[in-house]
Amino acid sequence: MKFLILLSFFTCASQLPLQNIRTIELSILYNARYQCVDPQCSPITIIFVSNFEKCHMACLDNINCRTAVFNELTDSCEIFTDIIRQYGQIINEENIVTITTIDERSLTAVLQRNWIVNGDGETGLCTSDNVILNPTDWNCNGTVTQEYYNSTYSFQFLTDPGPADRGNCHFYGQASASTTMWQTRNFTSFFHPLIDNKTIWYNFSAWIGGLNSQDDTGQVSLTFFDGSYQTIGNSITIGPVLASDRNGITSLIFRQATGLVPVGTRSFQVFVEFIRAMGTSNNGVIDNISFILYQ
Ligand SMILES: *[C@@H]1O[C@H](CO)[C@@H](O)[C@H](O)[C@H]1NC(C)=O
Ligand SMILES: *[C@@H]1O[C@H](CO)[C@@H](O)[C@H](O)[C@H]1NC(C)=O
Ligand SMILES: *[C@@H]1O[C@H](CO)[C@@H](O)[C@H](O)[C@H]1NC(C)=O
Ligand SMILES: *[C@@H]1O[C@H](CO)[C@@H](O)[C@H](O)[C@H]1NC(C)=O
Ligand SMILES: *[C@@H]1O[C@H](CO)[C@@H](O)[C@H](O)[C@H]1NC(C)=O
Ligand SMILES: *[C@@H]1O[C@H](CO)[C@@H](O)[C@H](O)[C@H]1NC(C)=O
Ligand SMILES: [Ca+2]
Ligand SMILES: [Ca+2]
Repeated sequence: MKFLILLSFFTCASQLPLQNIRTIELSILYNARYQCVDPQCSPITIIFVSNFEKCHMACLDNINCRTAVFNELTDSCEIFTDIIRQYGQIINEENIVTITTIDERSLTAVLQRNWIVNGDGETGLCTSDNVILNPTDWNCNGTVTQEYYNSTYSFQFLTDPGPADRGNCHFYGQASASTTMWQTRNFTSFFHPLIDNKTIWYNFSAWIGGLNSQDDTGQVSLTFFDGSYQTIGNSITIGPVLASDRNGITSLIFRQATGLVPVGTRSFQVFVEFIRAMGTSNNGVIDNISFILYQ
């Protein structure tokens, strides 16, 4: 029996050169799920572990593991032989950690997911009432609210000009003269040499708007940090969008900036501010904040 197990191990190992297995490097992607799209693709095994590090170790220990998906709510660790782009894709999902091999083929899929969590205001609850409901997955200061389109408080309707694929909700300033939300994310070590060799570009975009002739608006900034959390390179701000940019029409307008991720970058922060110019409601609105990378 022992002999047979050893034999099958060596048969397997001869198909995958041992040095590849030893040098395998797994990258950790937070709030990201590897999703099979091929019906043939399903986990080779599912185990239950107490944290994602144990799932990471389980993948390193399994000769055939190329991707593992850890669910923080159920503690399940699904082991796959497949890598992204081979049979699946990466989607954003809260409480899910994907641990995966990145190679030439999968890199584009990993880079081009939206690195901002809940940039579209569709995760968690939205309101259509006159209440303060801070957006999910963002640090917030003040009244910033995740509001349904068609609410008679933000006055942004699904029929108003804006993104075609806007979902059901948007970010809304609500009441105070200035209210903010922000999130900071780390790049896993896999990306550090790519960033330092000046091969990673970014595309940072958002839809920013407001109500009729009011100059209430928003703006979105992107800041890069080095390994000591010191700012590095230039911060980029998109917006504000004023009533004159909208021709006085209630709408959301697309704004974007592109550039090179500065050498030495290890994390980034997205900072969003809503600014009231008129009345008691802060009618600045934003949707679809997106930070995509490419080579
Ligand atoms: C929150 O906003 C208030 C008012 O603008 C400001 O005084 C305060 O410093 C802010 N706090 C944080 C943590 O940003
Ligand atoms: C939103 O409002 C528009 C314009 O009044 C209407 O055509 C549309 O059916 C509404 N959609 C929802 C989901 O309420
Ligand atoms: C905008 O948000 C919608 C709704 O969630 C999403 O389907 C779409 O991919 C987003 N588009 C961009 C360009 O981020
Ligand atoms: C980001 O990196 C810093 C420094 O290495 C670390 O202290 C922090 O816990 C990391 N944050 C996350 C969310 O991984
Ligand atoms: C640049 O890329 C090369 C080859 O991919 C790598 O060996 C080197 O460490 C990278 N340089 C930096 C500064 O990260
Ligand atoms: C940046 O991303 C947006 C949204 O995905 C897209 O519409 C636009 O074409 C991109 N711009 C560039 C220069 O890649
Ligand atoms: Ca949305
Ligand atoms: Ca107002």
